[in-house]
Amino acid sequence: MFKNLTGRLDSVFKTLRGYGRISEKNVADSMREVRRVLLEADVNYRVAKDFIARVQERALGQKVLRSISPGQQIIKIFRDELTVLLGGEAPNLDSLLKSPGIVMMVGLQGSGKTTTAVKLALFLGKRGKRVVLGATDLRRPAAVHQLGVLARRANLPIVTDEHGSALSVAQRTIEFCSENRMDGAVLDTAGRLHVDEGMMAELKEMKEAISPDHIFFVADGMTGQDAVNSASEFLRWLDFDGVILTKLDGDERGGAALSIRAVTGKPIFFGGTGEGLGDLEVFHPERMASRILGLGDVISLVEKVEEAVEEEAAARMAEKLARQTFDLEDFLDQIKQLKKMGPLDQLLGLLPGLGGKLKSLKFDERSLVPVEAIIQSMTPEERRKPGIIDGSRRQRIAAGSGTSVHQVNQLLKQFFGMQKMMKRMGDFKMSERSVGRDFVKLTHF
Ligand SMILES: Nc1nc2c(ncn2[C@@H]2O[C@H](COP(=O)(O)OP(=O)(O)OP(=O)(O)O)[C@@H](O)[C@H]2O)c(=O)[nH]1
Ligand SMILES: [Mg+2]
Repeated sequence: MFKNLTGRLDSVFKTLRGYGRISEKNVADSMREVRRVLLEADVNYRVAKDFIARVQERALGQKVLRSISPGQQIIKIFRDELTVLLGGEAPNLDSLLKSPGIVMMVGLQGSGKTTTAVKLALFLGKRGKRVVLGATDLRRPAAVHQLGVLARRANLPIVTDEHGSALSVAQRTIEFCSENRMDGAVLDTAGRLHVDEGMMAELKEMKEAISPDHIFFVADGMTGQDAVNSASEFLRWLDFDGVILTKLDGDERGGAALSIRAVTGKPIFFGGTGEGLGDLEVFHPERMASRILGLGDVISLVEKVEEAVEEEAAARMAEKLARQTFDLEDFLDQIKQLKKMGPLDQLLGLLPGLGGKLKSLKFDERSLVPVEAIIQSMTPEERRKPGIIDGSRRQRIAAGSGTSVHQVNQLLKQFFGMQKMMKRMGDFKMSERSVGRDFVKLTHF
């Protein structure tokens, strides 16, 4: 996510951090560089200009340049202002979570409405709300089918009528919702171009007829100013309540993400982070700012871990940590849990100090396959006490797992390193940053 942006900003900050003293000229130079980076990411020109002006003004403020670590201070100012730019506070989901009601998804063609409609319905379902999907996109022949396939995968009910109109399907879906005493309906609408006034008028008509409780504008996060311009147009016609930014997992541009809030004044509620139906995150401006700046997002990481790791396994691990008896069984467990959490390079991007470096670090999950095979070829005793694995045992394990002695050696080396790290974590003496570094070293086979 935003790898490009993060990588570029990281190098600006590195320069800033490197200075023992920072002059006004240094600040001006780096802000000029930041401005260029933002414009290349296709951030709206005005937004970039105002943003830089605010950061610069604060950076040149009295105390910053004379402080002990001016570089760090400027980065902090930058993060604070970026948080404000992304909306400041986390979105208020209370009413959506309490009674979703009628939710309308609108946006440009291909922005991700259909996928996000299902993701959102699933998100609500996980939080105890019963929601039905309405397939009101009757323009694209395959659209109803697409929503149907996704709905089936998510095990959600869907209402459609290929001979009806968008409005009649919407109304039918709402009836279905109330007849079945459900908590809400998510309506997938047809994509349109902002220049298409006829189609915009149709959406407005639907809005007036059904009075939705929430209208979300779905915007493709990989685009730049175009998405923002159309957001303004949709806002004019529909006055939507909030934005959902999709494709945040792509590393292109990201300009839309940075400017859409400032331009529309509407909060960003969610971010889409993949094609999977579970890939929807509540949008937290502060965490996102940290991620963009390569400062990591430990909170989101912890939440992901909590979702994937069963409580029991987590408790077992905590005990192991306390007793400092982390063995190869646990190592295998960890690898399995890690795989459940989703693409590893996305996960690693959440770690502090790594965001910008991930461009070159392409993690290949397949590299974990031999690791599992090797551990599975060990006897239970070997897994518990890896110290006993001598040369001849290594040869046997390599042969048994279809790997080489070199790979077995590698793995054991990684494991002993991880064991050491676990011990240190048990002693709580590590900073977040060094955990991040070790983590990568150890998982990068
Ligand atoms: N990587 C990634 N792909 C996404 C995300 N959201 C949607 N997509 C993909 O983007 C493409 C378009 O998504 P749709 O949901 O069909 O978009 P739409 O707005 O309904 O498109 P139209 O109905 O044609 O206007 C699909 O291939 C999706 O899988 C996301 O968060 N990440
Ligand atoms: Mg669609």
